[in-house]
Amino acid sequence: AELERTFIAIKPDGVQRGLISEIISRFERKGYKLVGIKVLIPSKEFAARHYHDLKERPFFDGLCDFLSSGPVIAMVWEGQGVITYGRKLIGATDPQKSEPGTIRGDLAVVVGRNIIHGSDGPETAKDEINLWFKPEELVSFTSNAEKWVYG
Ligand code: YYY
Ligand code: MG
Repeated sequence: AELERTFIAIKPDGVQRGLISEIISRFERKGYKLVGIKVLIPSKEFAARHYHDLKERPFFDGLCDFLSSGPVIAMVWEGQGVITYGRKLIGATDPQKSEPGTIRGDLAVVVGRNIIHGSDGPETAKDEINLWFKPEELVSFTSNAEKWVYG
């Protein structure tokens, strides 16, 4: 579990609204470790690969248009429980139902503009990291904070 990794993306609305540092700081302050990050504008075809599980849903086309509409911050975060707890930090899919204190609860209002993506399990985390990053774009290192975060 120590080397668990998840894929987190700040969507175009989060970038355009100036929420990059706000979102990164929530993962960083928690004690998670950033091991990959880049900014890119995904193509619509790439967005469709990322969201392939949702291709039968009525919102799929609009969702892919939206994800490819501007810069995205793609990241990989590492730490114990980061897949499940990352989803807790993010909050429920619909910001109307996200708890206050979560990223979507504090910073978003509607489901179509919920500012952040996070992998929903170990398999999707692996697939999404492989889709968005080459192995050499990720770093492995021991942070000096680790002995204080984990004891
Ligand atoms: O993983 P998460 O982002 O929380 O939700 P998903 O069910 O995977 O849906 C992906 C994405 O699709 C969601 O973040 C917003 C959008 N969406 C939507 O626009 N309308 C819905 N009813 C459900 C999801
Ligand atoms: Mg999802």
